[in-house]
Amino acid sequence: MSEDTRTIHRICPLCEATCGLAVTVRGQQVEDIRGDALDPFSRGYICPKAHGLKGLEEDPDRLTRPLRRRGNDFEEISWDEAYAEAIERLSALRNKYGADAIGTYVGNPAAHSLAAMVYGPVLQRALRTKNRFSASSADQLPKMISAGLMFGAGLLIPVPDLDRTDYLLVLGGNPRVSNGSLMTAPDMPGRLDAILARGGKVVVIDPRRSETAAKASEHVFIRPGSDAAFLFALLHVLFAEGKVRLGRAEGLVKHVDEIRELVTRFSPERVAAFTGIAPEVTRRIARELSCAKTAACYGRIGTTCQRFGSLASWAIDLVNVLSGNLDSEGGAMFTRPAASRGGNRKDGALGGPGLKLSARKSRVRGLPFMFGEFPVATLADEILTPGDGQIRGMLTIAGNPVSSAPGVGRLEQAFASLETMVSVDFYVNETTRFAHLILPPPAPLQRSTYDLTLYQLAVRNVAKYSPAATQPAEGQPQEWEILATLAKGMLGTGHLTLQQADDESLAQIVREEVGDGGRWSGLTTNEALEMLGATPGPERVLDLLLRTGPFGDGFGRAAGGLSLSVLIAAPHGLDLGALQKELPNVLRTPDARIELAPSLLMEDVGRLEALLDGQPETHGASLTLVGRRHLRSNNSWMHNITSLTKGKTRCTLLVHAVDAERAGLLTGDMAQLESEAGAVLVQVEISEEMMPGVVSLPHGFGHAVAGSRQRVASQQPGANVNRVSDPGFLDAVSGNAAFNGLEVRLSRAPVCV
Ligand SMILES: Nc1nc2c(c(=O)[nH]1)N[C@H]1C(S)=C(S)[C@@H](COP(=O)(O)OP(=O)(O)OC[C@H]3O[C@@H](n4cnc5c(=O)[nH]c(N)nc54)[C@H](O)[C@@H]3O)O[C@H]1N2
Ligand SMILES: Nc1nc2c(c(=O)[nH]1)N[C@H]1C(S)=C(S)[C@@H](COP(=O)(O)OP(=O)(O)OC[C@H]3O[C@@H](n4cnc5c(=O)[nH]c(N)nc54)[C@H](O)[C@@H]3O)O[C@H]1N2
Ligand code: SF4
Ligand SMILES: [Mo]
Repeated sequence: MSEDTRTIHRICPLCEATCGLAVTVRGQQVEDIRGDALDPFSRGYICPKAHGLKGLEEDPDRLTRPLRRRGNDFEEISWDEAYAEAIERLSALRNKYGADAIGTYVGNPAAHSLAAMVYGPVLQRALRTKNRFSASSADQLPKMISAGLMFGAGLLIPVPDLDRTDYLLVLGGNPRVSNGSLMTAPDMPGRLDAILARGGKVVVIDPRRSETAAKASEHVFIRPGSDAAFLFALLHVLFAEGKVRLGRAEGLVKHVDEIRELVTRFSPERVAAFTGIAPEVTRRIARELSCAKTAACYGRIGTTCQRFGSLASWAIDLVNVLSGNLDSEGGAMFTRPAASRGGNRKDGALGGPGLKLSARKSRVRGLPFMFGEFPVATLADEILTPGDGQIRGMLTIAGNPVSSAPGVGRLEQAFASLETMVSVDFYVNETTRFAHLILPPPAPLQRSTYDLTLYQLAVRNVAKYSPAATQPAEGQPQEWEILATLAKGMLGTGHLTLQQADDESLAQIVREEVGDGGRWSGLTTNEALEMLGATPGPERVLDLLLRTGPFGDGFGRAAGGLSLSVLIAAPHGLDLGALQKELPNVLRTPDARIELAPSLLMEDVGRLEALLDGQPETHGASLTLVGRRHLRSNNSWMHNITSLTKGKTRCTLLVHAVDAERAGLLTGDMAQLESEAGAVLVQVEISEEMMPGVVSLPHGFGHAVAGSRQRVASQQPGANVNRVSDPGFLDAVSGNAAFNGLEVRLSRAPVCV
């Protein structure tokens, strides 16, 4: 290695797997990216996307300086100008119409960035708007609601104890490709193979024989949107055959009888036409699951982004609890994160406030306000509908709603109509092309991070600090500085230096987290503040959370405990052991019990039951649409990186041969895919993977739009499935988008002459 060549060890920020990377850097140039063989969690595993991070560093289309709209184009401006103008525009709007005139949208990559996790909320507080939106309501919101109602906090989501389970029941997830979600673990393929190798079973319930299904012990097709009914039928069998056990949850659960009574109505026979699953298959799976030494039931996008997302999310954990697998080794367990914020964990306390439901409803459609946000499916309504509280300006951070939210056509109209729009993002893409100002943060390898969110859902207790591998462009601030500068401007404390403003916001966070010292006797906010030092930025907050966390050093009170400096001294990361038994202390419900029958969910069962005895809905030319992901893709971005996009077109509509024939379509044909909400032209791929009557199209494509500046992505634009997704088709409890299970029609594309 030459003198200025060095290797930095950190995690990959692209998906939830948190793989360890060894990034070799010369000067400011990334030379090589490999898996870190010494990372105790990932042991050298990476997927092809990690190499794309080098392409991202080098992408000439990635912005490093702020842009200001000028007519139909953008011009580069200085950071000082950009800050001043952003604050001025947003403040003017607020002065004219009130705080709610500014809408905010925070996208998925924010969950992978310590800066955004810490300073996003600081900025939101400064804006004072209640018109907050995020990718959560196009993703895991239903699971947060069921976890919140059952266990007391939105991130108290049990994860499969993947490395010890004997039986994994997967519904609506494809972890071999997505690398797992709400289940943080690197090397999902290896970990799933290991279940089979030790004689265990993986059973996949999915309307597509996905990559995970193809390598599972068993794959069962299910009609989209019917998982809750299937799981209730599974519980029906457990109750009927006397197989219900509470295991570790014994004495901690409430309302078992209500669930028994509820699932009596869901016999395997009654739900069979609706789910497409034969009664004997449901019975056999119920018996196998209950006979297995250990078992875990797990669901992902196919179970949350569908019209019964909350019921399905709830039913999954009912199965975990009532089969005796909650909190037991090899079952579904709670992670003990080294650092966390916001009430998901409070060590030493029994119980907590529980999930507080808000009575607030969205202005136009009356949709629920959950976890401080409105559903993104109604963002366009809130912008386009005049009246008090109308959104007139948007701030987007790390999000691309014009690609990822349902009803894209109307969202385009809405974004085009805004009086002002500020985006914190490093691409001009489907969404940011509407912005008046774009403030680009550094690329992910150019910032330090710690996975505050994902380590709360890891299948082992782990902690790893990731230093920056390279420096941002000359003069380019870190993302936390961008967010903190906007925040102080919006707070009216623009006269403070960043250091002063950061000291103030740290003091507030310390007051919230330390309070009266909690379990650390005698710890005062002043002592903590003093020991956290003077260097501004998210590291101080991380240090605070680590030191007061369950493995922390309590600011010197627990020798050998964790602090940021301990993590820095362990560049490959620390393994804090297998998941442990956490009941009952982990529960944050007011009575420290598990609520099996939350009324909000019980009340939604009628909506499901109303469909049960009707006709199967697929008839004639009508098909059902579901989504999928590809290994080399990352939602709507990383599509401008040649190493990831080369090869065959990925944005194809998978269609079963019988359905293709009916529509007169062959592989390679262009077809029109249409719903009540909109239509797109798609390339057809006939595939035996599909359940007849169901078609599959990935999201995140449709890059051929005027004004976007992604030269590589625009070469292989694909179709934007969310032009077809219906913003009216939702999970009723949460308002989460139901991308999966939408009724669509397919026909030959009109031929241009
Ligand atoms: N039809 C359909 N639609 C879906 C889904 C589906 O399955 N089907 N899935 C949904 C799901 S699960 C999700 S999570 C959403 C994702 O939806 P979004 O979060 O809205 O969009 P992303 O595609 O993740 O785009 C991320 C944006 O952040 C930018 N970015 C990347 N890194 C950073 C960073 O460090 N800082 C900042 N400031 N910006 C950054 C990128 O340039 C890009 O513009 O899509 C949802 N939409
Ligand atoms: N390579 C790659 N990895 C990713 C991402 C990416 O874009 N690319 N995105 C990341 C993000 S943001 C997320 S949230 C995760 C998502 O992670 P996953 O949920 O594991 O990924 P998906 O491919 O969306 O898998 C959803 C599955 O649900 C099935 N399905 C659809 N409808 C139903 C239904 O009604 N019932 C059942 N049982 N199944 C159904 C689909 O056929 C599909 O196989 O992946 C993350 N990882
Ligand atoms: S699975 Fe791939 S994208 Fe995900 S963290 Fe690991 S290397 Fe990165
Ligand atoms: Mo997601």
